[in-house]
Amino acid sequence: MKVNSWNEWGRLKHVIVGRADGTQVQAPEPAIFRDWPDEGYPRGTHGALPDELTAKANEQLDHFATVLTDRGIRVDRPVPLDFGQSVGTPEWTQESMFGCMPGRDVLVTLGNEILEATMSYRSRWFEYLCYRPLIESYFQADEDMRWEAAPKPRLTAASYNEGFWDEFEALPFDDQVARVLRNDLVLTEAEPLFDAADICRFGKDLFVQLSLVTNRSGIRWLKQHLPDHRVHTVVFGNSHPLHIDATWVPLRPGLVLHCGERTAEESLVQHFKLNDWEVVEAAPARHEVAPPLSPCSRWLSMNTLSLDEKTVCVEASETAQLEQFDKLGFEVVPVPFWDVAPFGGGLHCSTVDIERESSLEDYFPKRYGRF
Ligand code: DAV
Repeated sequence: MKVNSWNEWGRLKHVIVGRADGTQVQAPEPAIFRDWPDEGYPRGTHGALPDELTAKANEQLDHFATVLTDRGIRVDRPVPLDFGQSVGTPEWTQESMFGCMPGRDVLVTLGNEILEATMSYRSRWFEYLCYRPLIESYFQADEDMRWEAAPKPRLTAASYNEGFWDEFEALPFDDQVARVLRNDLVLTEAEPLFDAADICRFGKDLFVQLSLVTNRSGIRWLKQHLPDHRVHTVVFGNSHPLHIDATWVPLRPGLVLHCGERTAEESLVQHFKLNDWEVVEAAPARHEVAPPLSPCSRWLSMNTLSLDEKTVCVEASETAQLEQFDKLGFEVVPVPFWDVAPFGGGLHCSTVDIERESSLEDYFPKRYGRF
């Protein structure tokens, strides 16, 4: 085996697929706002997601893993912990963990490097442990693998803007978006913080979203850590930005899918056009609202996993999205995955690619504006 993945579309050879076991609605903590009274989890409450939902999600995850192995792709799975236990550092305690479905949030493969993100939720501080048995085995098997972890964050009160959620959730949509665009959100700049899923890989260029879980210091750390890459900071007109992979999704060299509802900066679009990239607006999502018990949005419709430049896995019920990919010339692999959403996301979220046929290519030889 070999750790090697530079982009989101090279031929996939080896991937991690998450597990739903034991996933929690997290206990309150400064970084998050959870209020799902209709589903049995009003603000302030927490606990494991119901067994029948977990079983359904695991069934879909196992099926997805089989779809991939049937195509000759090696699939590894993380090792769940008791996510209901309370955890802590000398500076805080937290009443529960989260789960290990969306490995994409925690780990990113950058060439022969696997990087563990800082994370910004106390409930996700120890989540890397679920992936350590796999990472250790890759480190043994591949002499060239680089194993890196970003600085472990302290996540004390100084990392969060006090009172953020009450103020923010009371704002109208346009005012929320305005705060997102000026990056006046829950995280302070006390220390570098990022989730791996805010990073979108295009060979030499990495586009990293400022979000509810990624701050400027986190992106600065990534820039310093990755001198061979160009690391770009991006923001979108999204009221609750949380990971870039349902907003700006590269499908093959020259084609990126964009969530039209979340406006892109004009200079980002111009930078792509100047380099002969087409920016296509994603087809409408099937659902009007976000999935129940999920911090994600209905745009999980575009949270797809590319198997190569011509083949893409798409949530099976997202017919408009399936048709759009078909028209764009892709072989579409429909994968039922809606029941996984409460466990932390869609097909891209649930995976970490370990090996893709890919190299450190420059897809953006021309520079536009600040890019
Ligand atoms: O925009 O709905 C999707 C990805 C979460 N890991 C969103 C977030």
